[in-house]
Amino acid sequence: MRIGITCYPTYGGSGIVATELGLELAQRGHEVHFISYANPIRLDPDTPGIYYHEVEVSTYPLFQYPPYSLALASRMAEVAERHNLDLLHVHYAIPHSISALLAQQMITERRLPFITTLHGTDITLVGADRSYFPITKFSIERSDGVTTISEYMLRRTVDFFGIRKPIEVIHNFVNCDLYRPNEEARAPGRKRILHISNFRPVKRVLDCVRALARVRREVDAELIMAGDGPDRGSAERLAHELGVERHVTFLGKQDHMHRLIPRMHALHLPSETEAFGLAALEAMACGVPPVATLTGGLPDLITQGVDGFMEPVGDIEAQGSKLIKLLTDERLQGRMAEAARNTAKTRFCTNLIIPQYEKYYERVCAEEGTSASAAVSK
Ligand code: GMT
Repeated sequence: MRIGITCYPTYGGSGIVATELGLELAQRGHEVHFISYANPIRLDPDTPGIYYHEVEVSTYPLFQYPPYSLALASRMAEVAERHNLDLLHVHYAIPHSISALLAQQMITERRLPFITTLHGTDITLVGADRSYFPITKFSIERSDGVTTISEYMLRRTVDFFGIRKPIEVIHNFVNCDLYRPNEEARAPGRKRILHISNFRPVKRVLDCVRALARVRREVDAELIMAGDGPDRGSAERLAHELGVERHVTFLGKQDHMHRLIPRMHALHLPSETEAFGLAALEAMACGVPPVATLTGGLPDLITQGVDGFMEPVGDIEAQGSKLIKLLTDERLQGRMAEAARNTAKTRFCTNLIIPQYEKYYERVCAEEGTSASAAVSK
């Protein structure tokens, strides 16, 4: 098939999922066209079967806010026509889904279906905002196909928006050959806790620093913070205030997480909410058990006490004590590491999930759907 993929090309989880999906599809012989304002971070555009089309947004003195959604729609329609795309697959509802709807209407000769994948904050935060609620609902209703990444997200979308159309749950996935344990990489010595995120308030990165201070009362541990974003400065300040700054390393944005993760003993993911928790899955595939919060879609992924822990949001004492357990009880750590790897391999590996997307694409393309051509011919 010839597929157009649009996502946020930065460090968010939805962009990572979209990129990995495109790369896997290309490996399986599909032609994949990324349409976005920048090259997605994990995408090498030299990969066979992968094409990248930049969206240029011109400014004009009248535009206080340059209309990216319109430039994107024009580019989608142009790429779809020139490369004869079979469908568009957009990740994160706003504004990508609306741009795809416009592109679909611009193609008058034939049907160009589009699929929207809902990732999390597009529903829980952006979609919940009064100014975006109606357009988010509309974009879901007008998509030819809608998928989401966890049972929790399905319930949340249906309940919150009162959506009646079917939404397919296709879980996030991980490449288990790339993300795998590496005992040699884990040098003896201090215990290491890893946090990965884009440091937005929803990630509660300050809780990582607080939990480290708690853990250090009992274990000589260090905290590795991978990623960057608005709360990094506050986290650095808090580390100073709590006197743990020498034990916290801020790495900034990282491109090779599969090399970093296996060196760690535990992942700390104290999020306010998490639609799925891709970082937890990547850690589990590397045999690094997560200590996460009991929220959102994390129970879709983690089995409490078996392959990770989930504790209440903001409960530093509970999260800290689970981290201490993992860092001090080697047998428990080993058992959970093995179980975590097993969960990733048996439920969320690329070879299990990508075929679900392929089948879904075929189904949506085969359906008689609305399109400009259908509308025009009526
Ligand atoms: O919030 C983020 O970390 C970024 C966000 C995104 O859409 O880019 O991530 C969401 O999508 C990821 C990939 O599907 C999920 O694994 C994350 O759980 C989800 N984040 C939240 O719901 C907060």
